[in-house]
Amino acid sequence: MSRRVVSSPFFKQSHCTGPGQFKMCGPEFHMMGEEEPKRKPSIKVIGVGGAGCNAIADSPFNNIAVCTAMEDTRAIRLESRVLVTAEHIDFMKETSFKTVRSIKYEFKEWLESAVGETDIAFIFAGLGGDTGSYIAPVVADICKKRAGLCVSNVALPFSVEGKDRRCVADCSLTKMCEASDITITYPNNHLLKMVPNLPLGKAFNVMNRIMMVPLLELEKVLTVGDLELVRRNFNRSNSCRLGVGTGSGEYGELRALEEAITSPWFDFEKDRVMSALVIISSGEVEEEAVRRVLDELAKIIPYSKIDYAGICDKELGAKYKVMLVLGFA
Ligand SMILES: Nc1nc2c(ncn2[C@@H]2O[C@H](COP(=O)(O)OP(=O)(O)OP(=O)(O)O)[C@@H](O)[C@H]2O)c(=O)[nH]1
Ligand SMILES: [Mg+2]
Repeated sequence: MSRRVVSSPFFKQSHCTGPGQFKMCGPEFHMMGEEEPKRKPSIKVIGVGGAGCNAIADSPFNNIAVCTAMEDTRAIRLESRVLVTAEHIDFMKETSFKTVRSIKYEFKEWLESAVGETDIAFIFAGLGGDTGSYIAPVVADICKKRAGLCVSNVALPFSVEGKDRRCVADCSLTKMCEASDITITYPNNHLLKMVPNLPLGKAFNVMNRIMMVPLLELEKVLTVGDLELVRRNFNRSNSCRLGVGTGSGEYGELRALEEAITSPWFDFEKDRVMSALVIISSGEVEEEAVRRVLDELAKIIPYSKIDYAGICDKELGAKYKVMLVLGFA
């Protein structure tokens, strides 16, 4: 990919604030979808706890629910269901994660047989409650060992839910990041900015749809050959956030990038970004448009490795969509 820098009307100043400012300090690019073997990866989707099962409700993939009897999974098309008891949760609470990871435990065996063989595992959970916080890291650990790529998507509790819940969520998030290849966090607090007037149930539905975006987009491009490269790239990052934008007209792709990069979830310094997944889609994706997006990104996240793809999505017509998953240290 050429490194021609295009000046555009939408990026008046560089967002690059690190020592590399005004130098092309050189992100590395990898185009997804081209690596051998080019076989489409198999995918398992695992919802853990109430929020996790809500998030996978419309998933068209092979779904597994890991839940207590309280969680209603009747509407989900399930491949299997692993029932969590109070005893399992107490065991995880009382045992260090290092020990949980290294010992044999009946519940882990149930999870292993439910996950089986798969190329990619996508895990969904809300942290702060018991089931998601204590069980999802164990699920991630098992998936990382069994799958080529383990991507965890976790909602973080509202501040108003209290300090204790936040504390449980923080502790669980550390384990999730340790156990997964990619951990994307979705702070529920930002929902208030995005959909301020919606009742909570409906706002959660919005969030659940947003949480599915990386899965739905990556599924279109990844080959089995890409998985190891993406995994290595994201080793450099701790946790990740998602931003999506759309744009039309002249430089529609750059308008889409501008909207994605100003996502309320990217509330960290961009020069901390170490890894990025970028998917640029449109009815017809022009190579020049892809180059312009990557050139602008090179200035904004100069220290990052960037896995990218351009994909045709006829439904978008002339509009461009940019999805960014940014991983930071
Ligand atoms: N995005 C999203 N977040 C949710 C949803 N339901 C709950 N949450 C959030 O996720 C956190 C965990 O809630 P649950 O998933 O219901 O808890 P759980 O994992 O089932 O745990 P226990 O019920 O305590 O065993 C909550 O504190 C909320 O912030 C949902 O449908 N969508
Ligand atoms: Mg629950």
